[in-house]
Amino acid sequence: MSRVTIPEVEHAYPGSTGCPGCGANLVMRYLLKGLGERTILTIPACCWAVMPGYWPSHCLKVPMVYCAFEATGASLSGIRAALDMKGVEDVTVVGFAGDGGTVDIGLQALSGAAERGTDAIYVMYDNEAYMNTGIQRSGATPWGAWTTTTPVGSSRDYKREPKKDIMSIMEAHGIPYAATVSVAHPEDFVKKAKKAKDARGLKFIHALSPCPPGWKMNPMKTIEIARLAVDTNVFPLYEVENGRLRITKKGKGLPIEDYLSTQGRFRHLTEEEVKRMQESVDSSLKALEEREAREG
Ligand SMILES: Cc1ncc(C[n+]2csc(CCOP(=O)(O)OP(=O)(O)O)c2C)c(N)n1
Ligand code: SF4
Ligand SMILES: [Mg+2]
Repeated sequence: MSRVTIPEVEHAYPGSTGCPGCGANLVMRYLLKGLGERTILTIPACCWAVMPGYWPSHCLKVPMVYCAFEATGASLSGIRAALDMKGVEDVTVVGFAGDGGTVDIGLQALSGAAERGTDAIYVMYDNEAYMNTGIQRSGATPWGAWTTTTPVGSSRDYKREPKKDIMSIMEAHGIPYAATVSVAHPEDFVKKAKKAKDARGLKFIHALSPCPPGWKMNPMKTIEIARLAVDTNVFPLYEVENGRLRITKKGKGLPIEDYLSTQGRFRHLTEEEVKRMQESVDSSLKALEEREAREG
């Protein structure tokens, strides 16, 4: 049996107000294990804005600034500037936002921070919809998924647009480090958090974050489903360091049905539609592998 070697230290107390089986809880835990206690978080409106609970029974051991929904990139820039003015160099500034707050409403502030090269880490925990307000579709919701604003059987029907490719958007800014991480692969996650901490400039981490109510999944299967996302190549684990791409964990090439069938949000899909999703996953993986071979 393999031994997990991530740090034992915890920078969050147990007892967030997240739902049972919330993947975002683990994203925060693993991130802070990698970054350590000299970290300041800025968090916009999202599930994690309420998950810490109320002071003085707040579950985070590191300071947190609560910023406006669209303002994470601006907020992390302000915190960095204030620390720089005070000559504080050993504190890692982190913007920690949901997918809606990142790929949609917060994109301009994030783009500005990336273009300025603000020395901070931006983490997007991706539960693939606006969950805190009731499972509305976001730009990160995958093609084919049910949400409350893409209901099945209505004239609008399930989501018909592909997931926005935020990794490519961030890479196009020429940032020094971008990586995808999974709560099913904590060692890979913590290693990437440390790398992001050590690089200078704006770094981006994309964490897939299973959400039992939003994905209509069993809350006891969070890790299993996160692992299936990697093993079916729906969510490949890779990093782009100074423009060079490397796949950090190979998926097992399992059929996409193995992942889709764990979640009620995909229950309505026909065989033909699943085939179409499989083709899309296969071609995205091929593009990643070809790029890795060119740059490796
Ligand atoms: C300007 C503004 N618009 C809308 C809202 C309402 N709102 C709060 S949280 C949220 C959903 C956030 O979605 P996401 O960023 O994906 O995070 P999640 O809730 O999924 O964790 C919305 C729409 C707000 N707080 N501010
Ligand atoms: S709605 Fe989803 S992301 Fe939000 S706390 Fe619950 S499980 Fe976590
Ligand atoms: Mg979300």
